[in-house]
Amino acid sequence: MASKTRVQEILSWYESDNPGSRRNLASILNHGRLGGTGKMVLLPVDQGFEHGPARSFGKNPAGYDPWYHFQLAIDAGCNAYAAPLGFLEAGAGEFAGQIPTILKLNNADSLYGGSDPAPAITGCVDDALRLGCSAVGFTIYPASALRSEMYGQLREIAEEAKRKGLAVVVWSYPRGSGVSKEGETAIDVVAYAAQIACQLGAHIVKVKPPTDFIEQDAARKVYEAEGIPIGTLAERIRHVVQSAFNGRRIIIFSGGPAKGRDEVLEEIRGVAAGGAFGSIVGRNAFQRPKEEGMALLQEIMEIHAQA
Ligand code: FBP
Repeated sequence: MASKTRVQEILSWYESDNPGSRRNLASILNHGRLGGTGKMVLLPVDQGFEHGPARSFGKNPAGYDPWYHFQLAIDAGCNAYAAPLGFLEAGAGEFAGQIPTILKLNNADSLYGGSDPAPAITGCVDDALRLGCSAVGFTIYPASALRSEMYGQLREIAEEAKRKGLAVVVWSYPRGSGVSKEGETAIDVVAYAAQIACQLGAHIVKVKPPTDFIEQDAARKVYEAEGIPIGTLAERIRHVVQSAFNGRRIIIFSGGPAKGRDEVLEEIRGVAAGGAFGSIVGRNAFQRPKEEGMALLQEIMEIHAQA
C-alpha cells in the first residue's frame, strides 16, 4: 500500500471526527497553491465588522465590495476565505465551488468601549451548510470576563458543526480585564490560548505571533527553571505548536496591522521556521492594491512551502 500523504497524516490526528468533517478539513488542506503540502494560507475579512469600514477598507476602497475579497483569495491561491455572514452571503453563489469558505459565527464590533470583549453570535451552523462552507469559525477571548460564556457557546457550536460534518476553526485571542496589553501576545499567554482552543475541540487554531514577554509569574518560574527557549520568534512559535497538542492540531498565525513587505516577510520566515502550519493574513493583503496584495500572499505561501 502506498505510504500516507501529508494530508492523510494530518487527518489521522482527528481520529474521533466523522468523514464529513475530515473531508471538509481536507478540502482546505488540498486547495490553492499550498494544496497537498500540509500548509495553508487563509484570507480572513471580518475587519469591517471588528474595526469598522473606513479603518478596514479606506486604504484600498476596492475592498468595500464583498466580491473583491473572494476574487483576491481565489487569484492569490489561498486555501480558504473566511468572513462573517453578510460578506459570504453576498458572494457565495457567484463564487460557489471556487474556493473553500469559512463562516465566522461570532463577531465583536469596536463601538462599545468596554475592556472585556463581548462578541455576538452572528450566524449558525445551518447558515454555513446553506452557503456551502467547509468550516465554521469562532473567536474566543481568553482573559475576557465573559470568556466562560464564549467557551460554552463554542462547545455547542463545535458539537453541532462536527455532527453535521463541518470543520471548526477557532481564533483564540487573549484580551480583556484579565490580561495586560503587553500580555495579549506574551509567550505564556499565547501558548495557553492555543491549548484552550485545542481542548475546546478546534480542528484549526489561529493565534497571534508571540513576543518574549511573560505575563504570569507562575509560568515565568517554569520557563526559567526548565530553560524553555523563547529568545527567537522561531523558538516561540515552536513552543506554541508544542502547546497545540505537540503539533497534532493545525495551528496558524495572524498577520496583524498593515506593515511594510520586508517586515511582513521577516515575521513569516520566523513563523515558518518554528513549524507553524501556515498564516492567516487579512489587512496586509486587502489593504494593498490588488496586484501587490496578491504578490505578498504568494511570497508568504512560498516561504511556508519551502519551510
Ligand atoms: P489581520 O491579518 O488583518 O490581523 O486579520 C486576522 C484577524 O484574525 C482577523 O480575522 C481579525 O479581524 C483581526 O485579526 C483582529 O485584529 P485585532 O486583534 O487588531 O482586532
